[in-house]
Amino acid sequence: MNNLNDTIAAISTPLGEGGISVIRISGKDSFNIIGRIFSKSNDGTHKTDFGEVRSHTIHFGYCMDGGGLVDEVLVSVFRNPNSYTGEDVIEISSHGGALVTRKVLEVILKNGARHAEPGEFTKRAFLNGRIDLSKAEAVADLIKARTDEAHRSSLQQLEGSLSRYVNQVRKELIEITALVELELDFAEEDVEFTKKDELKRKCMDTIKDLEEITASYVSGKVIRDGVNVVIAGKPNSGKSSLFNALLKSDRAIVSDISGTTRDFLEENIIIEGILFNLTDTAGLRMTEDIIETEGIRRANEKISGADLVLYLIDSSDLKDEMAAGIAYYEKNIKGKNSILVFTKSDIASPDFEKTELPQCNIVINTRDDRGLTHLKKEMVKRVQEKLSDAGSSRVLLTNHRHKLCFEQTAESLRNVVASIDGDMSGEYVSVDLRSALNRLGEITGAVTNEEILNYIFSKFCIGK
Ligand SMILES: Nc1nc2c(ncn2[C@@H]2O[C@H](COP(=O)(O)OP(=O)(O)OP(=O)(O)O)[C@@H](O)[C@H]2O)c(=O)[nH]1
Ligand SMILES: [Mg+2]
Repeated sequence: MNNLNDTIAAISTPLGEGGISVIRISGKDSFNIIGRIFSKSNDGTHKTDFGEVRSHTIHFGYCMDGGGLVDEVLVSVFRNPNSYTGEDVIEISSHGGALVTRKVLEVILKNGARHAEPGEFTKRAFLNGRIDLSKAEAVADLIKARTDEAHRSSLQQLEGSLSRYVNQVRKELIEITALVELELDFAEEDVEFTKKDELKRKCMDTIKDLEEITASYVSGKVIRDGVNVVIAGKPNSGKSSLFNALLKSDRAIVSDISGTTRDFLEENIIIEGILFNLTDTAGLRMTEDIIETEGIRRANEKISGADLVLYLIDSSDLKDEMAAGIAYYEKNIKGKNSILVFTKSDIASPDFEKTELPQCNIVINTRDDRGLTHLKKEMVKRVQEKLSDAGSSRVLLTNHRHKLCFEQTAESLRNVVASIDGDMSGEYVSVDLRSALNRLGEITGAVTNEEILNYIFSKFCIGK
């Protein structure tokens, strides 16, 4: 897929109906292909030589399939290197119907372009040196951003905040490595280009920095991917009703029959700028029903992977059942980040008043907003508690791949320090410094391998 010789094309706007669609072509043959299929008159006779056309101009005309008219279009021209990919790029704006758009793409493919793979335009931008890897990843994040905070952090990365930091540290490490290796070349003469304690101090400072930034990943992940919240509790405790109330829609089926929800349901909501991925689960109980048992197995799986569990107990239940619910919560859920929620307070049983409730519980009913508002506040508070100390980091890590690279860099630098402390030969120091450099370089793509590239770009949508 790294072949830059062929010309690629794809629809860059979402499928479906819209005002306009954009079909993008990139590569050496872009101008020839558009020259063949574009005409200024709708009989196909009035051709344009796009090789002569100025960059960043727009041309009105018709997309032709041989003699047949396909659509009225606007063609934008971007001459290399001043384009998204760094190559000759054509963007055709057609009418927004799914069929029209596909027909325009088909004509382009028939005239010599290859259908682009997911992310291939951005991959070319990287391979042609237009952007570095972490910026390419920021493009994908920007497209997927759902909250203001996610939008802001991906834009910052796109502007190069992470790249600048990584390049600065790499530059310092390259200087040190050069000195250490120079010293190896003059081993016989016994000269010293680097002071051991200075080298050690530099490594320790960098490790501290890297650790601080790695710690910011907790916040970064919440900002980028949201918080996974699982609603759990016994059947009929009001899980689906709460799920619907939070979403303000009748998404899940609600009924007074226990075991209504068999599988889990997932939806997103944004509260105070934080993205919550809500999961409604099947009620937890012993059952003979095979489907329900599978639902419960999945529910437990969801609970163990959750960032926050809302555990529901029905306050209209009898005393013993409530006590059993509280006992279950204390044994199985309380250790996790969780909130205990008593539901249906509008029909609470007389026993509820007498039951001794654990601390930090919230009482709600879906007929009234007060409890719900309180619950939402508590959910936000739980997230902010986790985020509070990460805000000080100068670079925010939102990407798991970057986090791994930072951790491995720090690990290599710790080995450097250990070698210095153990008075080991300079060769050991140099090997670990080089591996630190490589790990850091993988973040921006200064050091790459095919596997990493394929992994990153396969996550893009087609046409980007
Ligand atoms: N009065 C009252 N009824 C409620 C409230 N919340 C839920 N219910 C009722 O309780 C019953 C069960 O609600 P669901 O939301 O389906 O409960 P669930 O926990 O999803 O149940 P399963 O999917 O079977 O595990 C339904 O009849 C709801 O209308 C509430 O706050 N007040
Ligand atoms: Mg349900």
